[in-house]
Amino acid sequence: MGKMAMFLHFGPNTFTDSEWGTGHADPSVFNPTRFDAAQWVRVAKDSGFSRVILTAKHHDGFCLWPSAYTDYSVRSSAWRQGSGDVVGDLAAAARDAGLGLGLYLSPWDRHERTYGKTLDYNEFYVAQMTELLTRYGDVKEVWLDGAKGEGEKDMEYFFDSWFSLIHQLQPGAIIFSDAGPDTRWIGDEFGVAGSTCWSLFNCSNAEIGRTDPQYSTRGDPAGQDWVPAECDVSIRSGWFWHASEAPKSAITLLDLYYKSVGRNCLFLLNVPPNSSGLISPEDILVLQEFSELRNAIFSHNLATNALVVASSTRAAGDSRFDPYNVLKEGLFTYWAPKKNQPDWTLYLDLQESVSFNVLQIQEPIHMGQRIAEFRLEILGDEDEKWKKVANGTTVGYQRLLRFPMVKSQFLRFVIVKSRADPLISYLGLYLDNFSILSHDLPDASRGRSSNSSQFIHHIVVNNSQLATM
Ligand code: FUL
Repeated sequence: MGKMAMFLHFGPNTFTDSEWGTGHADPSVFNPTRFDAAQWVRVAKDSGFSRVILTAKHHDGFCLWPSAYTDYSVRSSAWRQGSGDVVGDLAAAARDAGLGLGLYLSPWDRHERTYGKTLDYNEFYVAQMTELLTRYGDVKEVWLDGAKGEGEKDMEYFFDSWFSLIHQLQPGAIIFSDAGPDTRWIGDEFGVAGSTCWSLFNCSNAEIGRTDPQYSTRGDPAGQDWVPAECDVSIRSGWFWHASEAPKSAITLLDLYYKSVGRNCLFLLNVPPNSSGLISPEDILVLQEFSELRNAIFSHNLATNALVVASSTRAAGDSRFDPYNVLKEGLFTYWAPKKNQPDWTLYLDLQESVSFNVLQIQEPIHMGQRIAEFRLEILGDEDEKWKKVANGTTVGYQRLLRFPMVKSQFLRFVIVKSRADPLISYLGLYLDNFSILSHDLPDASRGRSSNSSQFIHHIVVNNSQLATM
């Protein structure tokens, strides 16, 4: 399962310094002289993203593919004398690189003259969707939202028909919206999930364009639908590229990674190509640093050599449920306790005293999301008493928890509450020297200065030297 997707906001807004285009910008403004979709895909792949999602049409109505249903598209632009196709180029580049393709087709369209006439506009939207889903090979995700400016014409979108059409044309595609049906908006644009986050949800409790952030951020343990969440945020303050904006720091992205991927969600990071048609060098640098940080922290599980004992094991001797499965990579091998137990605990002996400050836990998510409360304890060296170092509620496909550094040889992972017999597919312990230090960085949540960049590089290099010593 991919953990991160790259959002690409691109269109006339990129050239007019706007976020919500009026729909009346002259199509000739769209002219990316160095356009290269392969560069976007390379950047995404090199920094660990498994999918790219493009604004095929944003609210301004301008189509990044030559749609037969409007003349407001790349065909009317100066770019490649009107013969270019951004969607086509990106689809080909993504296919070549083995990355998934997602497309955003904005329901709100400020250009189209049928907008506001329910039947006509729905027909138009469905025709455009059909073009997108029949011309470009496999589409992994269709992304749509309920954004609409104030005072805009009132009309109804036939979401249910749209969703059936999408599933019919692209059975492998997941549909994103405020209300699912396949993946949901987390309810904020900061890239942050609730510290309790269920993939379970009731789509019928949610309405596109009228999100209840409390409900969306937590999910619903009693929900009837399986709708994991996506945390979207931009690497810069705007969704589209603006010459005046700078990317966030790598340490800020790392923090968002903990709060999205580390809370059972997909991290959907927007990296807007600039007006030359390329991802800017300063954004690439931050993305490289972000992947160096993740590698430095997560490439070595400090529990790998641990001895593992469980409070009970289902069908003892059956390797399918063995407690040692929690140290094997991958979601499909796991530990299962015996049925109806009063206690669900995994004991680890690390065989030497180890310092760590991050816990990673994974549930075999194809068996459902079960765990509702857990804690991690270490055995004190001096007093030989169990001490709690971290606790949490939900786990899901992946939970990451940071806590002040501790040092211990013995620990236990205790599941306190679970919707069904809990299953654990992975347990990792890591040392993160960066998040802690980030408190001292003046620009941790804002634009990155070259000093902090050098600083991160220095720590990553030193850290990897330490690791090989
Ligand atoms: C919102 C839109 O209004 C923004 O412009 C942006 O595309 C964001 C991802 O979704 O609904």
